[in-house]
Amino acid sequence: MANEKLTVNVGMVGYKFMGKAHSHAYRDVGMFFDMDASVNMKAICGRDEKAVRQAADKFGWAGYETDWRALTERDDIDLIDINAPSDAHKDIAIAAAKAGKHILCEKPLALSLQDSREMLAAVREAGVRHAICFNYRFLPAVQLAKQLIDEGRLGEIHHYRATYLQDWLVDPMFPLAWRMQKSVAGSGAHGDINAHSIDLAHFLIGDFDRVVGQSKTFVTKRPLPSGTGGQDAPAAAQMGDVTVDDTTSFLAQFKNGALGTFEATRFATGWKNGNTFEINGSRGSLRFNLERLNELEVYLLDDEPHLQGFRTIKVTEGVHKYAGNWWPPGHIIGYEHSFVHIVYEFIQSIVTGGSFHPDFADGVKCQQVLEAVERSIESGAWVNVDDV
Ligand code: SOE
Repeated sequence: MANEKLTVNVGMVGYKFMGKAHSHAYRDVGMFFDMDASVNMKAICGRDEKAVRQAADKFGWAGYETDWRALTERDDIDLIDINAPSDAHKDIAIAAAKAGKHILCEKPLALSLQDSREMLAAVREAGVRHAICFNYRFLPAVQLAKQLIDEGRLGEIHHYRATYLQDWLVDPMFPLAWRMQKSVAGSGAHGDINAHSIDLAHFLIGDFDRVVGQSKTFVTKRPLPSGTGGQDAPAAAQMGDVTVDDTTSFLAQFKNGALGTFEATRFATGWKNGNTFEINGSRGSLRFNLERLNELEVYLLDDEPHLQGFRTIKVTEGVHKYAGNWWPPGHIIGYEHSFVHIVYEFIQSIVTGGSFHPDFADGVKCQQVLEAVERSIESGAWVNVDDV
């Protein structure tokens, strides 16, 4: 009889946008990747029983829970996936660690650097595996960027130029969602999407030395979601305060001497998910744009002079990491595939005992840069990241 494959039993907290993306990843990963374990989607958890039961049926979970504490205490679950709003990450992760569960947590790790450090201490104390869902590292084009940098094709890195541009809040009548409340989200565009750009910089360039930032909230009051402001309340009473940034940008100096610029906004009219980076080195440059995620633009001074110019590489060949697991060249992949790749790598690392990044220590490093920027905004001065 063939060796019985190991099984990793998953429990997930959250069933909305990230819940759907992560559920898709658990369902598809075994179909496209040869794994040393099979994934068992045991239970999905959410407070609204009707909604979470529907999500369990639709997304393919065997069961559901309405209390995350019950989920973390179940002895038929090995891995807890946390994609609840950011204010819940710390309590769920610490409870899951104490229960001996491996953890995949959505970004940002926590509401604060202090909380993220407590989460890291808890998973280390418990000896469980831990991951933070910086999924963009796992796109073939980003992996190719990393390969070219590590091969020295760009030479000495001088500039890292990152934007994360969205426009879903340009309409002042967009209701006050949890992402606009500091108590729940920790920050606005900064912790939500500068977090991705900071992690990609850590992955591609290295550690930050010091930062200085600015931020702004363009729309300071928004309509409360229907049913929360009191239907018969006067119009003014149906508005709530936005307590986070609509945009945060900052300058950075890296420890390896490179300089960086970072901009995150939800008011870049026309941009929908413009996670971009450009890297300029002494021997060449790279350009990536998530809205064209199957492509990487490359300029190499090592090309013959008459052939020099930015080329657009279609990162869909079998030689490109992960691309060959999907379709023939040119058949492209999408945003959701980045989650399949991170789930594959994390579950393989659990089963084989191999290393995995980004883990909670990477999440703390990101939180440290986020907080250094916030302190610089308060003081108006540069802040050394290691001093945070
Ligand atoms: C909203 O800004 C959001 O869903 C982020 O929270 C995700 O991390 C990003 O991948 C897409 O945009």
